[in-house]
Amino acid sequence: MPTNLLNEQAFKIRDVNLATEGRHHIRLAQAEMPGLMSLREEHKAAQPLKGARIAGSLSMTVQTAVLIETFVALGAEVRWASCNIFSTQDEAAAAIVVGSGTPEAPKGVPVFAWKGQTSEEYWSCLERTLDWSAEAAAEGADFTGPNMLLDDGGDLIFLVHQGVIFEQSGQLLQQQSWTNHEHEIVRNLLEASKASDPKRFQTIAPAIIGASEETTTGVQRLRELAAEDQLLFPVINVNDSATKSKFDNKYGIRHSLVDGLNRATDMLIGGKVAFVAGYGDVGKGSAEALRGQGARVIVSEIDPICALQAALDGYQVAQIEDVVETVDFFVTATGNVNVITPAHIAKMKNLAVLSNVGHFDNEIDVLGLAATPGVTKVNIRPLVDEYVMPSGRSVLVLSEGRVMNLGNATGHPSFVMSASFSNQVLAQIEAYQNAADLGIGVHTLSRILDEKVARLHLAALGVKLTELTTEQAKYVGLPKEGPYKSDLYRY
Ligand code: RBV
Repeated sequence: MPTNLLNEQAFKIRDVNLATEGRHHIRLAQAEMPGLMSLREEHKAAQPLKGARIAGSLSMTVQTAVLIETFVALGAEVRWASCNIFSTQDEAAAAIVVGSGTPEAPKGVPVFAWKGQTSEEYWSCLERTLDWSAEAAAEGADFTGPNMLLDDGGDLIFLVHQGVIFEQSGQLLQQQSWTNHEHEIVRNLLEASKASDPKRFQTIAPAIIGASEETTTGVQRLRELAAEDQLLFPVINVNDSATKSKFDNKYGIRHSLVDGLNRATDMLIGGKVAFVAGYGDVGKGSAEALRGQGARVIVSEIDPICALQAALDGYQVAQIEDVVETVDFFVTATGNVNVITPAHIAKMKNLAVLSNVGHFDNEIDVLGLAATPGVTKVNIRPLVDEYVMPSGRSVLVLSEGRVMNLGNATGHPSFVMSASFSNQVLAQIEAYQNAADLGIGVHTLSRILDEKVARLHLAALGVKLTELTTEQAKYVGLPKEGPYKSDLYRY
């Protein structure tokens, strides 16, 4: 049992004895995360996050562990949960809870996450990131919750907004991304919260200075909230930094999709037919990875621009109905709902593999499949299920239709997450220090910060950047030190 452990009530993870293994992984990951490590060096003296109480909900992986300890190194206090029931690496969670006893991680951070939660457990873990009573008691302070949120997918930010609305009106907003069962869980949670303190969320929400959001789906949900004039504080959209969506979404999935397929199925991808629904940044990386393995890749799109891109990149672009019988590997990367339905699945080849890499588990209608008369489920190994259909044919569903690159593998690799998470650090500093200037709304970081994140990753790859001469800078009308592109440039 590790020694410098938090009080056992203060965290909820699989097994603290995994901390030593987790610490080794964190140490190796740090060498692959130059952006985060140089932001620590740059800001550790000034402590720009001193006084920040960050409640985070983002996959509790080794990479996220390095992010959390960067926040601590910059002065923040942190409480953490995962944004997905399958995406935690239990050894990373353990290492964070224990801390390393070094100046970077002097003591443990409360984590509420383990791989393989129920939905009830997931929501109760999110709720626990909002309960800062232990910290308040220890510090003799009178706060009850966090003053900053960091979210991936929007559930934590939504919980706070929903909590306020529920306390005031008893209403639960319909969330398309949640199942009926999840609506019921959130309602129960809010009812219990209201019964114990009718003003709990109305106390927590006004203390929140700002937030940051990691992923495409979360940003979309927040924009809707802002459009309905319901957003309560400024949020920084990390996803739309070029050094996030043009890297993590594309090159990250290029690594972790194939990693997940291999670990889950061990089936050869070369020579097979793969189908990628959605040719956004994640779809582009997915298609490239599958083609790189030698698959013949078919793409589906609803957006004519992305469809044309896919065609000019050399992919067949088709509707699922026209090719469903021929496909070996299905990948959904749309952020939309019911992209693959039980009717599609009924026509699939024997042992076709169904993978979702979009944020929510509603892209493939697994619930509908499970409820189809005559369909039976055989668990092959953790997060690999065979569904046997009345036809006698089977399909393999990975991670129950949730993000399989995090469920069946360990998510994106450290180097690319360093770019994403450098944006998270800059976003938290920006929102914490400049919330009043930002104002309530959904904002992106400046281009100069985006370029800074890229710069922080060049040396590690041996990249030697060319500098503008004075003559050239004048000729193109750009400052020598950037920013080099207008907000209209698309990379
Ligand atoms: N993602 N995190 C990891 N290894 O920690 N891998 C992927 C990791 C994030 C990625 O930024 C994406 O936007 C989000 O998971 C979707 O939930």
